[in-house]
Amino acid sequence: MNFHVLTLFPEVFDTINHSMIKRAIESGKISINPVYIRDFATNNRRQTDGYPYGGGAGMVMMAEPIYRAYKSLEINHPRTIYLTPQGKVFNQAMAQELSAEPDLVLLCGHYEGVDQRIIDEIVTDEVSIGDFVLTGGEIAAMAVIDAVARLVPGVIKADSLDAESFSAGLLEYPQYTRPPEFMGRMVPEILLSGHHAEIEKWRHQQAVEATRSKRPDLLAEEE
Ligand code: 6GU
Repeated sequence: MNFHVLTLFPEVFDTINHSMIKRAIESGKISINPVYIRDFATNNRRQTDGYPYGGGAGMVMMAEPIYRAYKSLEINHPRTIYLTPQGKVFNQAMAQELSAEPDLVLLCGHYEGVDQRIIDEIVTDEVSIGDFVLTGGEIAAMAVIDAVARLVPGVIKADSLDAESFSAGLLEYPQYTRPPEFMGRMVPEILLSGHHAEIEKWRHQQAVEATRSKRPDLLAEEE
């Protein structure tokens, strides 16, 4: 799967190159292709933004440079996501759906936004990562890339994903590793017992309890 990111800050995406994502890139399962919008500006000052028609604060990103950056990809009707606090709030179901696309274009806005005509022309989905305002779409795009990339087949071990779907809609159960005692706190006895069925049952109860106390809204959604 190829992530093409239309951005004024391409260097931001050099940092998504560690751990699981690094291995996914190295093995060719995914690629991250930042496209610098400024390289597609049309005037000699390489401007990519202008004052808003009708007045008002801030600057608006011009449609033309974004369109030319998009066209340079030479992909037919790719799924194209505009990262904006006005978008649909991103979740795991959206990540799952997007992980099936061969190419994903992510448009990162800045300033007060982008010219509406580029949204009307190329954008298929408007996505937000939560109800707060970032200075630009780059960090949101990174969150979407990370969440989608790990669901691309072969990127993480199938049993990790199985464990996730088993507990779908629940928070994670608590995990422990060595040593068996830390600051007087013991690892729960059951985890040392070797009774796998009992351990699974305990973990499920813990996941339900964690969800009930920290995110009761997730349980309410199931009904
Ligand atoms: Cl996708 N963009 C910006 N600028 N702010 C956000 C966001 C996106 N999601 C939440 N806040």
